[in-house]
Amino acid sequence: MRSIDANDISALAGLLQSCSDFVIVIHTHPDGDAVGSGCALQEFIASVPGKKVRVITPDAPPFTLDFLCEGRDFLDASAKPAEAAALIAGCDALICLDFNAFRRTEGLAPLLAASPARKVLIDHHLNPERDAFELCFSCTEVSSACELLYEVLKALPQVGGDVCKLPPFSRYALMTGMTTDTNNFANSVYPGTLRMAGELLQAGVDRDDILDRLYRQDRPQKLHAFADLLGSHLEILPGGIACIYMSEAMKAAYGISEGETEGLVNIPLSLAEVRMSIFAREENGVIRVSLRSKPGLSANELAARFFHGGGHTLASGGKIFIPDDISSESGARDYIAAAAARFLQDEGGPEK
Ligand SMILES: [Mn+2]
Repeated sequence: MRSIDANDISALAGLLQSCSDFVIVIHTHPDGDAVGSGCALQEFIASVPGKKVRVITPDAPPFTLDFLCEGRDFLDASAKPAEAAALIAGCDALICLDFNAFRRTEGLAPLLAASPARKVLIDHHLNPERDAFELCFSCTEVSSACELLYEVLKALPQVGGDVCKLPPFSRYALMTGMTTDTNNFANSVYPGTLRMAGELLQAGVDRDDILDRLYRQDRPQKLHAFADLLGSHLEILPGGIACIYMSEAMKAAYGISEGETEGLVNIPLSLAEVRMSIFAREENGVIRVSLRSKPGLSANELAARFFHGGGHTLASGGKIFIPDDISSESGARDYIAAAAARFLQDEGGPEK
């Protein structure tokens, strides 16, 4: 990771000191990195007397992350839109974590753009919307927003590089988010990621507890759904593109929730022939798409060109809209197959 600009750190330190009413915003369908970074920063700011700090999530975090956010001052904007709007308009400072552009918060985007608050971004996705922020900490050579936030917090004068000066819950939440975004150290691991893990372990973070809560608390229906999805719904398209499609009816039949499908998209990458894995599922009339690729193929490019999305080179997300992209849900599989074929054709073209 490039070193963090000392002027940006001074500016952030000044902002943390002069503002008293903070709102932290994370992306829609919040994952462990979004919730973890949100919790960690909230705890850090709240540890200073006189500071108010709320975390706003555009929609509810999955129940699988209850162990992080339950009992904390989180506001689900989809359940309390008026309260969220008032907080965003009325706070002194807005700190956006784990997303690169306001549109990643969907309905909150116009409120964030219109807010007179001072705005800070701390994020690790490609192409950050720098102009929308007074201060922008953006780096893609880190595992996670949690890792970048960790480095930023460590650099603040009040922490002075001493990890033990971070509140214990911040350390725990940062380790959790980094663990989920690296898929438990399977991808996006940099030298700094392992340094962070080492320092946090040294500072007393209980990693066994994190692993237990993240990976050893599944309900049986999750395994049943995974068995069916991998056994009967996995298709290997030409060129080594794995595709899994899950309808809303299937999700309902197994009684699983969105958070429980976390990690499924990575599994087909274990096949030697697979170069990219796509997991698509229907949700409230939209098809949500997760993409993971092996080095040499860009999930980000496919997501940006065909699925209105993006993210990281090897891990991205997007959507297929009805009726803009396909006339009905039943067209999703063919749309994905056609997108993959065109993408591979262009990849293999003479200009690349
Ligand atoms: Mn992230």
